[in-house]
Amino acid sequence: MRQFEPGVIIYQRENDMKRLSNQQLSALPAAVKRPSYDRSKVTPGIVHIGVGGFHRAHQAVYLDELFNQGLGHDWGLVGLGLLEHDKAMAEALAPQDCLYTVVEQDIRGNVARVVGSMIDFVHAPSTPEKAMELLCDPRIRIVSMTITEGGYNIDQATGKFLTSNPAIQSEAKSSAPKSVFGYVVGALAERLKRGIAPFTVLSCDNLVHNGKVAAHAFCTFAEMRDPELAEWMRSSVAFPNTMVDRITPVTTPQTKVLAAEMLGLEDQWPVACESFKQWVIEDSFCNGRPAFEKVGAQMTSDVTPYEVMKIRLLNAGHSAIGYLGYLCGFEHIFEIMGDGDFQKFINKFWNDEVTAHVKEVPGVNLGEYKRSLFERFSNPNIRDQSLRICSDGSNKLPKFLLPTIREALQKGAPIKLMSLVVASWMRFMNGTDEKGQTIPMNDPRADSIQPIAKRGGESPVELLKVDEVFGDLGSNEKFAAEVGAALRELYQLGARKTVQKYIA
Ligand code: CS2
Repeated sequence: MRQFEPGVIIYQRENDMKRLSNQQLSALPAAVKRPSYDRSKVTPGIVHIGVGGFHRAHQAVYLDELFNQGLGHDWGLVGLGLLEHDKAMAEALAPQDCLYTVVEQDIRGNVARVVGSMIDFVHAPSTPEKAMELLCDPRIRIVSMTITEGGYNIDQATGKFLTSNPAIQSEAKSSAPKSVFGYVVGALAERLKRGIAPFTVLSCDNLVHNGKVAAHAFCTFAEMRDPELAEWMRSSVAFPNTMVDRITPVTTPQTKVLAAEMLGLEDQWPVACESFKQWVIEDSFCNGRPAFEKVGAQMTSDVTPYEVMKIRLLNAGHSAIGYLGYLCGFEHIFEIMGDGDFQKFINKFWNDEVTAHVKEVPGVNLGEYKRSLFERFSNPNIRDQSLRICSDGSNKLPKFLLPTIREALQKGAPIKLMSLVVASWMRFMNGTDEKGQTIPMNDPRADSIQPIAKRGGESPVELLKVDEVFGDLGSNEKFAAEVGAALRELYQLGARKTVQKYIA
């Protein structure tokens, strides 16, 4: 398949193009996969909160594959946007009958598929009653979510739900839901009142024990409102743990051009991703589930080893090369992976420090797993953005990397490279790159952390006191010394020379 080069001619063509919709499905080129089922017969079964690129490239594709097999047509997906800016997704999907393109990109080329498993999208801030009724619909038996690593309102230091958060406190007292907690707990309360069986709450975020964390967060919120409700939730609602995986870069104008080129139709919000995908799900649902196993998802009784492996090697691996690579001037992950110093660095990071803290995973050879990660990161076609990886670090590092450092410290194992990664995040958070350019930062804590990073410069002392990120680790002397040494090198030598020194 040919590599696509964006060009003016195609942009002009896109303007004359018809929009992707049910009606246009039959006009798609033969090479484009599309729903083989009658979408009008698919009924709602799952509400998904947090419809971004990842969900649309992952869970929605698994369901589309299931529906293509003629199975589970009562498990249609309804997207639910809780944030004001989710309106853009609602507006993009409505004229397309919620259809969109997934372009799977690997080194052999691109494959486009139109995904039909999402049958509706509701924007809660515009229509709060409709959103609540949807969640109370007895046909909805699963509420799944990708609300980001930081979305569960958990205190890093204690691992507990932050009941002191003023927004949470006022929502717990109010009958007007706003956040995921208000909607999900409000709907469960209403279902209990109306005698409707509860739905399963399915977290699809990159957290170890994501189901357990979700259970703790939602039940604690319920407790603030009504202890009896919380008790019922603890005994009746299932919160399975899951491991989700598919590298999904941010959709760019080029992604739209690429989709238009492949479809011959305009798609206002396609998504591009790698061809690899993986989903391991704890088989514990309280109100039925689709036959996910028929489409390659792995159902198991214990997801923990998979979660730990994926988060500590893949996600932390991304962070490891992301900040340092960005500081060296690389825009994309595959470019970082094409650099000899970084190839050595990532292998050393995985082999010398992280792997010792990843337990055996049934049926997985860790050496092969790392080799496949190396290949996936090196895929030049997906053009995954360094800045995507560097976003939200104040929430990602505590989940992806700091637990491994804690464990290593307890065992007296090395933390040198992992500390360099933490230091590279600190250097990045100063907001100015090595050429003096402003770094476009995307972190909910940037306003409070950036001034500290700037003020501190070579010294990590103040940053290590940021409890929401470091918790107890901030006061560990060995860790502080390693991070301090690395941060000094980064300021004095720059990222490139520091990486070279650390791999020597
Ligand atoms: C990435 C993840 O955001 C990040 O830092 O590591 O988005 C990663 O691409 C996905 O978890 C892959 O499954």
